Amino acid sequence: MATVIKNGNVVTEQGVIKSDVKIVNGVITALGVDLETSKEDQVIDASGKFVLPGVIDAHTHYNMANQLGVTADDVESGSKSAACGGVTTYIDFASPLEGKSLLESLLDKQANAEGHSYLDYHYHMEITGQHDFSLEDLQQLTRYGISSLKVYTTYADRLPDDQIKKLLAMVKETGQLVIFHAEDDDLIVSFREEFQKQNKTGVEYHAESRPHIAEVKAVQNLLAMAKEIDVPIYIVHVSTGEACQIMKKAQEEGQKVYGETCPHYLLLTADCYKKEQAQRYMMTPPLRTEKDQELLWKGLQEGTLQCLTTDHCSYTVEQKLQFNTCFKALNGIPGSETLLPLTYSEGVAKGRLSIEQLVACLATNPAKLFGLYPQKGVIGVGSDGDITILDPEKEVILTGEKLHSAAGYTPFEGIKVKGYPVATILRGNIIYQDGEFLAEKPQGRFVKARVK
Ligand code: DUC
Ligand code: ZN
Repeated sequence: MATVIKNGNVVTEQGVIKSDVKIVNGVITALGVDLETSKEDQVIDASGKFVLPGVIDAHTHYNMANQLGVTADDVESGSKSAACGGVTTYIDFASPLEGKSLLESLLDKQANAEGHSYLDYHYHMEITGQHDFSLEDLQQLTRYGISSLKVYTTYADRLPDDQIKKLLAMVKETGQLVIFHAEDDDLIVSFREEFQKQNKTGVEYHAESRPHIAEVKAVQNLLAMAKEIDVPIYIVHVSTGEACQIMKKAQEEGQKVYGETCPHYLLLTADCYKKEQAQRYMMTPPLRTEKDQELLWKGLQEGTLQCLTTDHCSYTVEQKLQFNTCFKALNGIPGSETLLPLTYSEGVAKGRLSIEQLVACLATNPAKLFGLYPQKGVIGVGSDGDITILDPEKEVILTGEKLHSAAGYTPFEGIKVKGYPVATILRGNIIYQDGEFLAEKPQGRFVKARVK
């Protein structure tokens, strides 16, 4: 039995074409007009709809440990919620475990996800200051199919600069890509000490206590180290326009630097921290200004930033409200399910991005950067049959009640979007259609990356 999607506007790397797409045994076997179907085939009419490669959310934290235990979304609820928003693959994070090698830690994470994920998945391996790493560790990960390593420049887990340099020199050999949470720790500590002294501890101080300059300084420092060693780097959740401009300048000078931003930095501002229950909007880096939003959109338009991701790290409102200072409240928001609707509606429908640019940011570029291409990220013969069908006319008012994350709320509450996913297909299986989640059991698989 085949799954055949008929008459859609298929977004390929060569542009949008009117075509059918046929999937057999989980893999795309044909593209073309009037493809033949048989009685047993599952046929979907996509007339008037966009047929996209399944969205890849390359930055999620499902089932992440924190001071309260774990995030609201585990692998099951997180992947279900993502599927209802058109995501077919996500990339989560594996943390090093005490007494285990990096690969063993990753295998542990993978074993815990096995049988629970509705979507295909992959991992960035975290490299922290508390866990030693060697070239052999990285080579083991490479052989296993892990192409990206995540480093924090802030928090207790941060990696000091000398260790970052050691890591960058090693990946020059292994070909892995190091991705960075860029906030300068010294600056953040000194700002926060000052705020504490002045008794400015409320949630309304969240953005000011982790200011623009902290991201800018960290990005500058990382670019300088990467330039010296001559390796590419990737910056996660870029939140400031200035960091984006600095990355653009480095690119113009020939440096390989890549990056992502997230819908919350494009659509919300730090004014949210003045609202009631402002903890709902707390994440790091914090929300910024309208000027930053403009520059981030520009960064996506010009290709300075290649990816759109969510940093999905969900807590319930009750969990969020347990702490009411900007130093303690839990950081992280739900996002996977609203990634495509928000970026289509605000990006494509409002003329800021073309549909091809959006697909590049949501699927093709993350697949290429993290070694999953061409298995993922593209509609082409031989690729996995991961497809998202989007109805460009469908209007939805986003509300936490109707979304599927265990967080039970969305920071985008009340936003009206035009353009919404109406089907999510994972390797030929329809797992979401017309508002109904259809997967009977979690059949997601770990996907290995090719390392350059
Ligand atoms: N910031 C992070 O760095 N990680 C998860 C959540 C958040 O807000
Ligand atoms: Zn994150």
